[in-house]
Amino acid sequence: MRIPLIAGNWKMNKNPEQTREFVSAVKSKLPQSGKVETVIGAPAVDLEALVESSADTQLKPAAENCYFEDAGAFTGENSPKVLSEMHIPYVIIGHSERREYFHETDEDVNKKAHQIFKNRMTPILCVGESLEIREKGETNKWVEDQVKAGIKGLTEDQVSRLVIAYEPIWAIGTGKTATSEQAEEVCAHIRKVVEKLYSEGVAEKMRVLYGGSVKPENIKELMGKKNIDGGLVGGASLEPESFLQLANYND
Ligand code: G2H
Repeated sequence: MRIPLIAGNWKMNKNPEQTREFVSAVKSKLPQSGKVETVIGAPAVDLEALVESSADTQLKPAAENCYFEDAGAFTGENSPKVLSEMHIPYVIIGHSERREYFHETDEDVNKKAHQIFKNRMTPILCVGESLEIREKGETNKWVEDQVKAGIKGLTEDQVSRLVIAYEPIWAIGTGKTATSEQAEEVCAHIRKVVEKLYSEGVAEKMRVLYGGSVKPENIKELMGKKNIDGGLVGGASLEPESFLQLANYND
């Protein structure tokens, strides 16, 4: 049984004080992590505040990016080793904004995935197609290639613990959500790709999230789909009230 995962992605929003306020507003109303796991991805400058304020709560911190080396002359980058030492369990990698604005390649994403696992954390690996690719009818092939490149060389055990987030670029922050059928189709395809490369057992353990304008109004329908195990949520994760509605979608 896969535990549902509701993961916020704050992107470049909030400061440490707002981070503490958010955690304090949600902490007593979160579901038990055995029922629905809740994660917030915060900017690096807020991570210390997030880690401190969420200790002993059901909320787990995530970094929104890291480098693929642990230390060295890499000005401005964040060390996966240090994130792990800060007790951060998840790192988002390959988000379409990082791919587009910061030229993160599939090869970078793959190196990051390896380094994150090496440091005993879990990557939330994002994939997704542009509107152009969708209109050409090449979505499944595009996403398949991103998944294959991103997980190259990972062990069975690592892939069974991995989280993949399917985020169609045309649905990000636009208010346009993929229909639950469109989302399910691609999430099911991702699981099939992993099944072919690894095994049915690995594919059944791995969690696949949908992301792109997830909000309290559409979470229930998305979560009703067989291959969607949760959401990676941007805008609707910024306010405590909507994050709590998402996290408690089952109530
Ligand atoms: C997609 C998503 C979070 P939003 O980027 O990763 O953002 O929910 O605002 O579309």
